[in-house]
This record gives sequence, C-alpha cells and structure tokens, in this order.
Amino acid sequence: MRVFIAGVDGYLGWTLSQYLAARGHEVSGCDIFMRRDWVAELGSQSATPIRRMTERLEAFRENFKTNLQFRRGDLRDYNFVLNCFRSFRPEAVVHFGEMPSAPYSMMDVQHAVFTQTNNLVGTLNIVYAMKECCPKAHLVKLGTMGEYGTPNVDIPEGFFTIEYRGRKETLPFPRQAGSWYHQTKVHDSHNVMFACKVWGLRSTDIMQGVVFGTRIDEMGEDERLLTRFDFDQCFGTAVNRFCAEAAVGHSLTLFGKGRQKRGFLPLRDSMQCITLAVNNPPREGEYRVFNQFEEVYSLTELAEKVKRVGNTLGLKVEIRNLENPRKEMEEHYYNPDHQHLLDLGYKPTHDIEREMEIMLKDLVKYSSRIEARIEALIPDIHWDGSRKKVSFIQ
Ligand code: USQ
Repeated sequence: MRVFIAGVDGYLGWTLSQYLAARGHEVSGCDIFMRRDWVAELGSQSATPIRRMTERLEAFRENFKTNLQFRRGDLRDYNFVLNCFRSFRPEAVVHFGEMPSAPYSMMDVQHAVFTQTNNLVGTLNIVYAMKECCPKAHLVKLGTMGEYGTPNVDIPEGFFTIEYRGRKETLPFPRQAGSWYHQTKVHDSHNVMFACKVWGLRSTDIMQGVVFGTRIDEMGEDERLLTRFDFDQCFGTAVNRFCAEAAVGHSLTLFGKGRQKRGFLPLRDSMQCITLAVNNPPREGEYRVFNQFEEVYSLTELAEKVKRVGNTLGLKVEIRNLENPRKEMEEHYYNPDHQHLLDLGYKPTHDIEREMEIMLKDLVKYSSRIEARIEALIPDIHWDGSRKKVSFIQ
C-alpha cells in the first residue's frame, strides 16, 4: 500500500517508515524538522545521535532496498500538502506531524497559540487535501488517551450509549484534556469526525497512551537508522525519562505522589498497532476510535520496574518524588477499554521489563549525551505559566 507519513523525522514517524518498508509498503513522508528545533530551544538533545535527513535516506535505501520519498515542508502550507498528495497518491495517510508536548504548550501564550494553530491548521489542511486528491484514502490520525482525562467512570473507545430523559443515543465520550496540547487533539478529533460525516472520508483516530522504547528490530545495528530519544522535561515522556535517568545515575523523577495512572506501550507495539489500523481500513464515511496501549500502570509501578531492571544490569537506581509542576489528579480511578486493536490481532509485548533492559543498554551507551544536558531533566514549566525549577519532596 502507498502510505504517506506526516512528521516522518520524529520519534514515531521515522520508526514507522522502517516498520512499513520492511513489510512491503511504499512509503513517502514529509517534515520540516521543527522537533529538532523545539528540543534545542529547551537546551536539550536526543540521547541517540540522530542523523540529518540526507544520511537517514541513504541508510534507508541501503537497508530496505527502496527509497523513502521525502519532501521538506510545512503542513500549515495548504499547497505543500496538496502537492505531496497529488504526486504520491496515498492510500493511507498517517498523521504524526504535530507538536506533541503538554509542558511545551503550557509555557506561555506564544507556545499555547503556536501549539493550537500548528496542530489544528495542519490537520485541517490534511483533511482538505485528502478530500481534493485522495478521498478514498484512509486517515490514521494520532490522538491521545489524554483526550479523555481521568474520569471517575470506565472509558470506552470513543463512543458510548447513554439514556437521558427517556431517550437513547450513541455519542462521543466526553473529553477532559489536561493541557493546551491535549486540547488540540480533542479539537482535531471533532474536526476529523466532522470531515468523515460531511465528505465521507474514512479515519481511524488513535487514542495512544505513553510510548517508550529506543528501537525496533528493523533498525538492526545500523546507527543511522536509530530514532530520536528525548529525555528533557517537554519531549521526554515518563518511562523514557526514567530509563535515561537510570542510565546516568540520576534519581528517577516521580511527579507528586506518583500514583497517577496511564496506559503505556512499547514503541514496537505502537508500530504493530498503527500498521494493523493501516492494513484494516474503515469503510467510507466511517470515523472509528482505537484506544491504543498495552496496559495501564501507575508511574510508581513503572519506576520500580526500571529500578529492578537497572539493578540487574549493575546500575544504582534511586526513586524520588518531586513537586508536581502539572495540574493533574495524582490518585484516581482509571479503567479504559482497549479491545478494538486486540480484535484486529494486536499481540501486546507483555514482557516490558525486557523492553526496559534493551532501553537501558542502549542508553548507557549514549550516557555522555544525556550527561551533557543533565539540567534538562528537572522541570521548571508549571501549569500556571510560571518558571521555577521544582524541588525534591522526598
Ligand atoms: N511524569 C512523572 N515523571 C516524569 C515525567 C512524567 O511522574 O519525569 C508523570 C506526569 O506527571 C504524568 C505522567 O507521568 O502524570 C505522564 O506524563 P508524560 O510526560 O509521560 O506524558 P504526557 O504529558 O501525558 O504526554 C505524552 C506525550 C503525548 C501523548 C501522551 C499520551 O508527550 O504526546 O499524547 O503521552 S497520554 O499520556 O496517554 O495522554
């Protein structure tokens, strides 16, 4: 199948291009390298030494015996998006091309406005360009489990049936996002659902949990194929940060009580699930929602797993609680459904300690790159817009 990846230079995009090429798909993608700039803006860098796109494309060709058709450009430029689709004629479009960080969006008005315009305009341009050039193609849109928030009831996959004043209807489940960034995903979901309704586009909206991992098997030993791996306060996500911290002997940073629960999944599972969605498109006009994660864990549980695995590798790992820079519930009910992908054949990697072992070994190798930006580990962006490094509370 011809698959177009928006955001192909990113953590997920670069990995997916390889996962798909290894399975015989024809891949094209675009990027404007903003993620590289945002991480630099925060004074950080990828722990893995990622290469320039020209070198990446060369390595791709050598390893997969096919070209990744790359275009540099901005999704906010409608003509650029239109030209990408006109020349490649995608059968599926995977949309990873958004600003993905909650803290980055909460920094100040400029970052909030940038996040909302960048994410919403890019998505609107994509749905319009699909309507114009490839209305039968399938849009796989990356949303987030964070759209739902942490309600005190079970979370269905997108929709639920309710009875109100004697009448019954199936409706979108309420969204209660916890950052300006997470709000963009809510707005995108509504926009994509509307495009499916009025134009008959087909889309899968992926409510993905927090991804962790340094690699997939397809990357082999070729360092040029490695994907980026961020550990800073904005672009580093929980388990990735814990592993980076363990690799350099920094204490693991649990925010607040550390009893927050989220759905998590290894990078290789994320690839497996997105590919299942690509290979099994919805019907014309259908908008469907997948909750995508391996299992729900509390942050403390995961920090303890990283500690256990680190110890077996001879690393000294300490877990400490920090003041929580975010406004979020630290103790709450959390029970989201995740059946749709299992029904399509998703085989979860249940051995996540093995995954952590692979990550720690990779990261120890690049520990000097983490040590060089060690300051980036302690957050200073607060949800009230203030900037002050948080302190350890225990
Ligand atoms: N956390 C810590 N210590 C850390 C980092 C995070 O305790 O060092 C806690 C946070 O307070 C939060 C939880 O871990 O309760 C998750 O935080 P995160 O930074 O790993 O993830 P989040 O901000 O929710 O966002 C990430 C991605 C985002 C994606 C989302 C999926 O950046 O793009 O949408 O995960 S989900 O969390 O399911 O909404």
